[in-house]
Amino acid sequence: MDIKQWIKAEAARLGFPFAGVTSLDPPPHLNTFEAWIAAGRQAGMGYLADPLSLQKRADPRSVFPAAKSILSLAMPYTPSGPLAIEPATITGRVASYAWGTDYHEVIPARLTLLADHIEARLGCRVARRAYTDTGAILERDLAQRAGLGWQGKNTCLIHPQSGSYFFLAELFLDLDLEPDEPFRSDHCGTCRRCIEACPTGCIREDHTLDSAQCISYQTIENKGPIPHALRLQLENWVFGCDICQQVCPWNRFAHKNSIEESFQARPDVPAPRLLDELRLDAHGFNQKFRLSPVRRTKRRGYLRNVCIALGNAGHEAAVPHLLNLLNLEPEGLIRSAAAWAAYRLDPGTALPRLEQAADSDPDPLVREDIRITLAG
Ligand code: B12
Ligand code: SF4
Ligand code: SF4
Repeated sequence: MDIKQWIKAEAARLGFPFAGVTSLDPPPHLNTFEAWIAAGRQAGMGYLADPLSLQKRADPRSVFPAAKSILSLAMPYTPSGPLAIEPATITGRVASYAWGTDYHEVIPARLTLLADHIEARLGCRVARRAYTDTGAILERDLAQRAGLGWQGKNTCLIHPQSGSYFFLAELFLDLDLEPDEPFRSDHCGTCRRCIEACPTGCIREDHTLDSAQCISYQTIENKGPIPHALRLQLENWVFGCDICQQVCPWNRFAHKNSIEESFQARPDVPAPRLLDELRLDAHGFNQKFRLSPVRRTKRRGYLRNVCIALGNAGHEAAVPHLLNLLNLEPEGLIRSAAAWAAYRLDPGTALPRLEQAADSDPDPLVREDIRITLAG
C-alpha cells in the first residue's frame, strides 16, 4: 500500500471516510468568491472580506508556506430528517449539524492524531497545519478539487454516495503527495429543488447565496435584531437551517454513514419546546448547550430566535410569557423580539404594552424596533 492509500485508510479509521489530496494552487473558483465579496454577500461576516484573509484564500501556499500538499477530509454528521412534532407543544427546529457536540471541539484533535500517525508511519517529522471551518481557505472549492464531490446549487459540497451532511477539514502537510483527480461532473442537472424550497429565495443561480437573506446566517451569525422583512420566513428555525439539504435528492438516497458518538443528537436539542426555552436563564443556557455549536449565538441570540419562532407558531398561550419578557428581560434584543411575537399572536392584548414600551423602554434600539412592529 503506498503512503497516500495508507493515509486515506487511517483517516477513515479516525472518522473521515472521504479523503483526497489536492495541490496548493489557487482555488479554481476564486473569482466567484471575490465577486461574492465585492457584491457584499457576506453580510455582517466582515472577517471574510478582510484583506489578509482574501490574500490567504487566493493563495493557499501563503497559509502555511512549508506545505507541499493539502489533504481534504470529510466527517459525517447526523442527517436532518423530518422531525416528529409533538401536537400539545410548540417546538422549534435546530439544524442537525448542531444536535451534538460542536465539531470545532471534535475535529482538531482528530486531525492532530492523524498527522501524528502519519509521522509515526514515516518515522520522521512532518510539518502540518490543521483546519476546519475557521481557516482563511475555501474549503468547498479545495474539497471539490481533491475529488470529494461537487458544489450543488444549494452551495453545499455533495458526495455522490453520501450526500452533503458532513463537515470539511484539511491537513496542510509538508509531504509530497500525488494530487487526486478533481470531481469534475455536476450532478445537479436540471434539478432546482433547493432553489424552489428555500423560504427566503436567497440561493442564486451561480452556486452561491446571499447571506443576508439566509436563515442560517440570520439565526447564527447576525448578532443584532432579525430584519422585520425576514421574521415570518424564519418559521420555527431557532438555530441554522437545513431546508436546502433536506430537499436534495442526493441526501434522500444517500448511503447511511456511521456517525461519531459526539455528533449524536442530545435530548431536547433538535426540536426544543419553545415555551420551555423562554425560561432558560444564563446558567440554564450554558448547562444545556455546554460544548454545543448553539453557544455561538449566546443566550440572547438563541432566545431572540425562540421568540420569533413562537410568533410564527400561532399559539396564543405564549402571549403572557412574551409580555412578561418585555417587562423583565434585561437583554434588549430579546425584549424587542418578544414584543414582535406577542403583537403577531394577539395584537389586541399586546397593543397597550407595546405602545407603552415604545415610549419608555430604556434601550433606544428596542423602542425603534417596537415602533417598526407597530407600524406593521
Ligand atoms: C461563511 C460560511 C457560511 C455562511 C455563507 C454560506 C455560503 N454558502 O456562502 C452561512 C452562515 C450562510 C453558512 C451556512 C451554512 N454552513 Co457554512 N460556512 C461558511 C464558511 C466559513 C465560508 C464559506 C464561504 O467562503 N462562502 C462564500 C462562497 C462564495 O464560497 P463557497 O460557499 O465556498 O462557494 C464556492 C462555490 O460557490 C464555488 N463555485 C462557484 N460556482 C461553482 C461551480 C461549480 C461547478 C463548482 C464545482 C464550484 C463552484 O466557488 C465558491 C468559492 O470557492 C465555510 C468554511 C470555509 N472556511 O470554507 C463554512 C461551511 C461552508 N459551512 C458549512 C455548513 C455545514 C453550513 C450549514 C449547513 C449550517 C446550517 N445547517 O445552518 C449552512 C448551509 C447553508 C448553505 N446552503 O450554504 C460546511 C459545509 C459542508 C458541506 N458539505 O458543504 C463548511 C465547509 C464548514 C465546515 N468546515 O464543514 N455558512
Ligand atoms: S440554509 Fe435555509 S435559508 Fe439558507 S439557503 Fe438553505 S434553505 Fe435557504
Ligand atoms: S436540490 Fe437539486 S439542485 Fe439543489 S443541490 Fe440538490 S441536486 Fe442540486
